[in-house]
Formats: sequence, structure tokens, C-alpha cells
Amino acid sequence: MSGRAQSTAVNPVSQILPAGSLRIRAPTRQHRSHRRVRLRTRWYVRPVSTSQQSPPAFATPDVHAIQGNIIGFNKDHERLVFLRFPGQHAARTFLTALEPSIANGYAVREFNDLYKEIRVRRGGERGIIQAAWTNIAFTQPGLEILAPSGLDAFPEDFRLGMAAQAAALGDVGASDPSAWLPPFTGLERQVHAMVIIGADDADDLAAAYTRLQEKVDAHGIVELGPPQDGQVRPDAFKGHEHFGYKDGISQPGIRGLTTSSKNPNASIEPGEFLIGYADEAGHVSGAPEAPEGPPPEAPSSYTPPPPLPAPMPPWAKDGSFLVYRRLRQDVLGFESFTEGASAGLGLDADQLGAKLVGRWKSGAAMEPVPALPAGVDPSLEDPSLHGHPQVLEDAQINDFAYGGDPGGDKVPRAAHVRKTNPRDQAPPGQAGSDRRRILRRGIPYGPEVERGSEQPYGGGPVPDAQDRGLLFLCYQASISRGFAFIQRVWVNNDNFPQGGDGHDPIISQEHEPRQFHLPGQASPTDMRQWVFTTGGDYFFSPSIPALKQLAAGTA
Ligand code: N7H
Repeated sequence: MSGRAQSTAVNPVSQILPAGSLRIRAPTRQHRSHRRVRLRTRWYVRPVSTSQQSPPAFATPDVHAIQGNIIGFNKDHERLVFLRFPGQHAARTFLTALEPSIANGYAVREFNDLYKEIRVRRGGERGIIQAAWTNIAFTQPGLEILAPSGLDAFPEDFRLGMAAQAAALGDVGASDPSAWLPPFTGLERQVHAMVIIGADDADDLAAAYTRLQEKVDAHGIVELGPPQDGQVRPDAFKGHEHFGYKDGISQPGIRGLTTSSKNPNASIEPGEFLIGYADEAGHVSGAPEAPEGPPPEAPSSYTPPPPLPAPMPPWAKDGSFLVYRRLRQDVLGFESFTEGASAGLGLDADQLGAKLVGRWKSGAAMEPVPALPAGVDPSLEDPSLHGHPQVLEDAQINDFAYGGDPGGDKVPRAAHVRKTNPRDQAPPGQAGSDRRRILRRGIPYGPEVERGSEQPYGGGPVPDAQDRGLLFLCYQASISRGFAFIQRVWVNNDNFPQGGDGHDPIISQEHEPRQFHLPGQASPTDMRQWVFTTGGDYFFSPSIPALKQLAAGTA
């Protein structure tokens, strides 16, 4: 974290922000000595020329400026609509018509807070207030048609797109782009924009989609194929993904904008998620920085991304990069593995599954949380089902680290949640983990399993009636430091964090057999692949003011 203390000299933000001369004031090192005091620290980015009385400008991002799904729609129903622009005029007039209906972060945050408050007052009753939100994000080819300034300064990974980097991401074999579903099949990028509609009610979602289609038709925009629907699973499985595990628990708060109720003391600097702000290293996101060497944990095949060639343009401020990955899940394959392999490993099926994921299906942590009495081992059985339901409370469920479990006896070092956020484990250590946080905004898609009439499939085409998985969406200020790093250097790397720990058993995209080291077992466990990439791309989610500029041709 030493870079942060020196960051007062950094001034590339003046290239990114519309204001003229700017200065950044960083918290001092002693303020940063413990994460519990972080909420008291402040970044100030303010015009140097303004008087002492002026309030700090850009101290925190303006929640009105950012698109709402960065805060998190958190809806039961979502629809992803893929668009292609026939030309610049059509794209700009369409965007002019659509922009007023794009939900900003303020509306979404206020709604979410109000929803929670009403729900608590009414003893958990849901659905008293409802909303439908719309957001839009663009691929590089889509932005090229809108022709704003400074596109050359966008990062290389975004410009190339996800399919072109399939080999590096491990998207090979059944996950190869040639097998992806339309409109993402192959290397030719058809999609120019993705509209995300989220709603509490399916009828409201349909109505918002109809309004979108009217604009699409009126401006001659092409909708590519049927939209992709996502929905929360029914009844008791609400909030759980298709393997059965509670999802959406561990999310970073964005310092100054949001506080995660499950992580209230550890917000992350906005520059990790939004362009134009100081990040965890004191660097301003969207400004070039010195080239990185490969991190110590990187496999030899890893090439660090090239630095930005120039500062990102002013209109990119308050924008965020959005990764979309359509991930098909072989639920019966996963279940038959946990049932078949568990006995030989001295575990039951639920416990083996929990070891692979790193949490129990209920969401309970396998590491001790503060409310758990000493002597109860949460890795042996789900404590929430055995007398300790309090471990599921917001203040408990995410309050753990791995420092007391260096060997991975409770949560194996290659378990999904430990691979994707190693917390205090070294490598990379807490500061290193905090530089790789992402805002996950995924939702399950597809029908429930028809038990008795379906078989595990192990990859390849499946009938729609058996196609289910996760529409993985995540926001970050740098794809190469966020999603792509997590996938390439941590998830797919069987030597992270230590030699022979194995692949992330849930999402690694490598050839079979994949391996997973369970402490106490002589040899790693061979596993099939149960999650397959079936589409996706890299998008940019501009700010609301930038949408207006893109529409007007002034960006
Ligand atoms: Fe994961 N799963 O059900 O096994 N994920 N994930 N993920 N994931 C998490 O803490 C899952 C995917 C992360 O801070 C939980 O919210 C499945 C991708 C990160 O402790 C569960 C799929 C990437 C975290 C799952 C999938 C990530 C996380 C625990 C695909 C990024 C937070 C609930 C089908 C490359 C870790 C929770 C932390 C948590 C599952 C995809 C990343 C249950 C099934 C592609 C950073």
C-alpha cells in the first residue's frame, strides 16, 4: 500500500475530469493502519484554484451520474437485450430517445434502501413497492459507431473483446467461442449494445421491454435474436444459484456511495469500480500508470496487460467496465460428483460440495464467525442448521478471514470463494485482494432441474428446457485487473495460491481433468467441468451525462 501514501503527486485526473487543475489529497498511512477505521478516511480531489471555503469536489462519485446497476438492481426478473446499430445517425437518435429512461444510481440506491426499510417494518413481507429499471452498455464496435473522442485510449482487453481472448481465459473445448450461442458465436462481434432491464414484477419487465422495442423499431435499430432472460429461483431457492448455494453475499461497498450490510467496515475505493477516481493504490482509474510486472502468483503463460496508451477521455468519467458471461451449469453432473466422490474422501455430499464452493448451501461460512461459540467447527456441518442460525445474520455471514486457516483445513485454498477473494491470505494478502474486487450483479437463468428425466451432460448442446446457469455480470474499473485477472491468474491456475492447490472447481475453464487439493487427502481430486461459457463480451457502461454526450455527438 506504499503507493497510496505517495499518491499526492498523481495528477493525471485532470485529463479525465472536466475540471481544470486538480489536486488529490490522500489519507495518511497511519489512518490506513486497520480496515476498521477506513470509513473515517477521506479522499479529496478538488480544483486547486477554488477558495478554501469550497466544498471538496469529486470527493466521492456523484450517485446521480452513474448507471443504477452499478449500485445493483437486485431484481427478481432481468432481461438482457442485444442490439446492433445500422449506422451512426440511428444509434444517436435511438440513444437520445432512450437516455431519459436509464435508471441512475441515486434512484436505485434510494429504492433499495426504502424497500429494505419497509420490509423490516412489515416483518419480512416482500413486494410492497416495485420498480422496473433500464440500463445500457456498449461494446467497442458499438462505441466506434457512436464515434466519441479518445476511444484509442480505452484498454486493450475491452477493445479486443472477450471472444478474442478466449484462449487466455481458458474458454476452450466446450467453452470455445465457436460453440457460443447467438449473438456471441465466433469471433466476429455482432453486438453493439446490451440493454439490461430489471423488474420486481414480470409484467412490469414485459412493459419496459415493449417500450424499449418501440424505440428500437422507431430508430431502425436491430435486435439480435431473442433476449436473454434471468430470474431468481422459486420459493426456498430464492437467492440461490442452480447448484443450490446462496449467492450475492460477499459484495464490496463502494466508499462514499454504498455500504454493504454484510461488510459494513470494509468499503473499497471508488476508483476500483468507476473511471476517474482514486483506487486502492492511490492511482486514478483511467489514467496511464507504469507497466506492471507479472505478479508472483501468475503462471508463466500470463502476460500483464499493456498500460493505457493515454488518459481515458473526459466522457469516460463515472463509467465502468461491465463483463457479461453466460455460464451454463451442469447441475446433475455437479451433484453426481459430490454424491459419488464424497464417501471415498470421508465426507458427505453436502460437505464435499461446501468444500468446493467454500460456503454451505445456506450461505453459512465454513470459517468461524464472531457469533459462533468456541469449540464449534463450522466446516464439519452447517452451523446454521445445527443450533446456530445467527451465523446467517448480515453482521456475521461475511465476517471471517483465512489467516487462521493457512492450510485450508476448513476452506480449501482452491475453493471457489477463496480463489476469487483470498482476503487476508498471502499471496496476495489483504491489500492485494482489495485490488481485485468486482461488483457482481449476476442472476440465474433457465428452468429448474426436472429430477428423474434429465441426465448430466458434461458439455455440448442441450435442449432449452435443460439449459440453466448464471448470467454472470460484474462491474470494475479495469477488466484486466478485475475479472480477467481473477479468471486467469487465480481461478484457472492450479498453483495458486500454492503449488498443487488445484483449479477453482466451480468456474475454472481448463481442459479436464481438473484437480482440487483437499487437505488430508494424499492426492488431488480429479473433477469434471460443470460450468461452461456459452457467450459473453466486454462492455462499457457510461455515465448518464456521457450517454447524453454520446447521443448528441459531443463526447
Ligand atoms: Fe462466484 N457458486 O454457486 O458456487 N460464487 N460463482 N463467481 N464468486 C460466490 O459470497 C458461483 C463466478 C466470485 O468475497 C458464492 O456471494 C457459480 C465468476 C466472487 O468471499 C457462490 C458461478 C466469478 C465471490 C458462487 C460463479 C466469480 C463469489 C458465495 C458460475 C469471477 C465472492 C456467495 C456459474 C471470475 C467471494 C457470495 C468472497 C462468490 C458460485 C461465477 C467470483 C455460491 C455457480 C465467473 C469474487
